Amino acid sequence: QRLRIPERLAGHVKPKKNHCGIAKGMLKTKMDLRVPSNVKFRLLDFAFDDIRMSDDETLTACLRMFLDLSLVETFHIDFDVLCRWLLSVKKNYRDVTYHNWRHAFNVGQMMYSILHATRWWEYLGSIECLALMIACLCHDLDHRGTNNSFQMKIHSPIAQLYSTSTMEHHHFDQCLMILNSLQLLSNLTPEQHSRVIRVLEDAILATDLAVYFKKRVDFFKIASDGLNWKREDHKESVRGMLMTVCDLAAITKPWEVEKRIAELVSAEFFEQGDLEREKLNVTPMDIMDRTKAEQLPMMQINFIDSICLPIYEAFADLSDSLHPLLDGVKQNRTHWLEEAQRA
Ligand code: 5BB
Ligand code: ZN
Repeated sequence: QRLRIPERLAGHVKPKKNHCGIAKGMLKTKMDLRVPSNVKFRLLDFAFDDIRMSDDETLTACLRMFLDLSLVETFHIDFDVLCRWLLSVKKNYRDVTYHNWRHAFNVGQMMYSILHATRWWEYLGSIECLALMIACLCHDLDHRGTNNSFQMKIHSPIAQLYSTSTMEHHHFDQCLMILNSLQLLSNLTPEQHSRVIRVLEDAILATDLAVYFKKRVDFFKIASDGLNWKREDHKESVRGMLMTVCDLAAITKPWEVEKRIAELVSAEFFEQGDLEREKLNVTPMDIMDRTKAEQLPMMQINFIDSICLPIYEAFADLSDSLHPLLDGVKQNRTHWLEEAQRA
């Protein structure tokens, strides 16, 4: 199956060297892109890593995931519109150290592989899957590499608009703007459309860690008492927690991947710390203070114990197929402990 991004869209894509085996001259005017099978980029692997992929390949991988979940077919999504929407989403991520398009793409891949491995897409329903996939790719749109409390401290207009889940509200706003301007959902019925938007809003707001802490109590109870897929409140809880599981999934990856990503997270935290010192004249918290860089391994262990292990344990209880994620977290904990003892 060969699909083509129309000529008028080529301008949105940085010209890239010819990686699809198409004659050079052709690529200058037309963006011809194959949609490779999910095997090519190991899109179903929990250990997936995007490091060797080009930006164009991340976009075709997204097309593959949407096709594979039958979302294009089920919701009569125009293929050109889907391509243009993906290009716009990517373009609306900033070139920050961690919260960039690559992070969003990895979160989307993790959702796709979990929906497959668990077969939960059958229970969640196609509208919900569409909303979750859009949510993953859009959940950090226009992130500036600084957190909610930083927006408050600099009196950012976004913080004046939204006093809680500040950035997450902004990511959702940006998501709606791009959806509307490209009319991605124009072939849905009005009922389907409003349902997608509702689920999408919940999902993006769920990526605020403060929301996760508030909502995980109910989720742990559902996971231990037994999940009932017929109950809408159970499904809503699972959807929110799935967003966190995908958002934090770097912590489940093979050690070399986790090590590399943790350095990016840390570097972005330090950049905020530098801004706080220079522009706001305040002492940043330890995680953002580069003079305390040697504390990273202990911070990761604290992050694993207080935030990650509980949620990946609950999900491993809900589906055997998710056990590898928990195993990955435990292995990384061992590695971080080694690093901490080495210092
Ligand atoms: C997280 C909550 N925060 C308000 C205070 C710090 N904690 S933490 O102690 O669990 C912590 C987490 C401390 C240091 C960390 O990274 C140091 C490089 C992390 C950490 N957070 N480590 C990671 O590998 C990852 Br991935 C993350 C998530 C970063 C994204 C922050 C927004 C999360 C939204 C769900
Ligand atoms: Zn994120």
